[in-house]
Amino acid sequence: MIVSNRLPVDRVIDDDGNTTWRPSPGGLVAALEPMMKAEDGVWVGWPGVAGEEMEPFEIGGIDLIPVELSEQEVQEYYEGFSNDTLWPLYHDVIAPPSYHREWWEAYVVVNKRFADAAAKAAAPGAVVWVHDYQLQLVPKLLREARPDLVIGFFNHIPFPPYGIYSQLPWRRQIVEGLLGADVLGFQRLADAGNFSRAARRLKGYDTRGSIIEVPIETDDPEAGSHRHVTTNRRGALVRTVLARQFPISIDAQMYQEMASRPEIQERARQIRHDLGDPQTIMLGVDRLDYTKGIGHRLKAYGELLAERRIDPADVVLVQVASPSRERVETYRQLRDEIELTVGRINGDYSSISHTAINYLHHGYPREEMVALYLAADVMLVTALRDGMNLVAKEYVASRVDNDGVLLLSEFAGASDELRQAILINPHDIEGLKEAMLQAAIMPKAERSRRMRALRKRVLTYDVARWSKSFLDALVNTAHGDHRDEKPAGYRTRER
Ligand code: GDG
Repeated sequence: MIVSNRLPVDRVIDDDGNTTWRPSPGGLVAALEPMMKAEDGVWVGWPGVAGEEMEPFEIGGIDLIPVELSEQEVQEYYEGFSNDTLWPLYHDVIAPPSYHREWWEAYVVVNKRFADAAAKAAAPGAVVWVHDYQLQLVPKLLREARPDLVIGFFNHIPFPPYGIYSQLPWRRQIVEGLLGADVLGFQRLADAGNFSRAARRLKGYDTRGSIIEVPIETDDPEAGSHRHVTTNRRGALVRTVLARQFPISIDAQMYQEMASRPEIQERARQIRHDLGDPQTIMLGVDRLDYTKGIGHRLKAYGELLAERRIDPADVVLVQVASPSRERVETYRQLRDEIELTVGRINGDYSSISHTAINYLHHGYPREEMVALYLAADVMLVTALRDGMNLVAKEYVASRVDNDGVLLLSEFAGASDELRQAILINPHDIEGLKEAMLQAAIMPKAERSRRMRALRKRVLTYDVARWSKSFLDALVNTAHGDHRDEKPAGYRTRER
């Protein structure tokens, strides 16, 4: 059973006004689909439409159990607590988090509803995998209702250092909620370390490597049914929780296959041609989110133009900024700031024949994204904080020609794996400018050497391998075996 905020479907209304559903294409669904079909999987989540009660339905061979949210709950639990409290807090307070008690109350109510729906539908002894920061209370609630279940949780975004996390008025409840899981997955070693420290500081629990020891109350009537009950060094009865990194990935084969299609390669040539066949195309692809460092990227690019170190006749920046969370005020302000900056730079440096920045506030079909990846000489990933950043991996998987340069922020989880990228600190504008220039003039042999190494990594460690390693850890748990295996070839030094 998968439990996530959104079900993997989108509603479509046809010309006659009838509602139908179509699977929403995403890496997670693609990775889990074969296993979900083979194991009679069910998916619990919100269908994305407020205030509508819906019966369970099936799509593409997967049973879906809709959880209803009212319009007010969407505002308070989702846009409020999830996207305006937890999101900025977990991304190092790049934007100030808003703390509202009513939002927290809605978060508790909605998490309870998800846990109830999962508890009701799960088969005896089922393996349940809960996803992301919107549902951090679900593991504990589910364990209380159904101690027979094997429960995993994966956090797609960073887990912040204790000095930041400790701002959260409900910090204790969230840690307790998460510790209801048997296995807690994070993107990076540092995230898992931050969580373990929070468990130590807030609850006084002992940790050994990736294992957290959660004491069991001796009068707990369910004590006998917990998994991994053991006696710790102090002679206390504890259950053990595994908390470690499981870096997420993409369906690399699919990107490789798409990038090999003649029509997509032709589209890439067309894009270059339409941009005036410049020497260098730089590309940014992001949800329009303040964590992605779009402003820092534009600042560096604007300064390079102002200092005449790049010429708009030679270099073009294409920035896809797909619309995101437009009902949250911080996101509206961000859009205004970015568009003001783009307008200024274009006003100052574009000519009738050359546009300095091609700014696109749209979502595009995946085929078009792959054509853009193929067309771009330099991919700019300048996130100020990012759990992983799949765009970096998609760019690499798409470069079947072993060409192209990836500029990658150290603050994105992907930088732990993609060591052959040009790694940058986006706050260091001078360093970022130098890296952009270095990327633009990098000799072909070096581009190719780096890209081959990056591709090897991304093609080997794909999303199927990620979901398998998480589920293996969970299933080992079901057999009482908490193996603490680290993914091979991964940085194990925390920084
Ligand atoms: C969260 C974490 C973590 C974007 N614009 C278009 C489009 N996209 C696709 C990209 C990519 C996905 O959206 C974005 O994934 P990211 O990983 O870059 O970032 P978040 O959305 O913030 O995701 C992140 C991730 O969860 C997974 O755990 O890596 O750190 O923040 O796949 O290609 N796709 C299409 N058109 C667009 O215009 N088709």
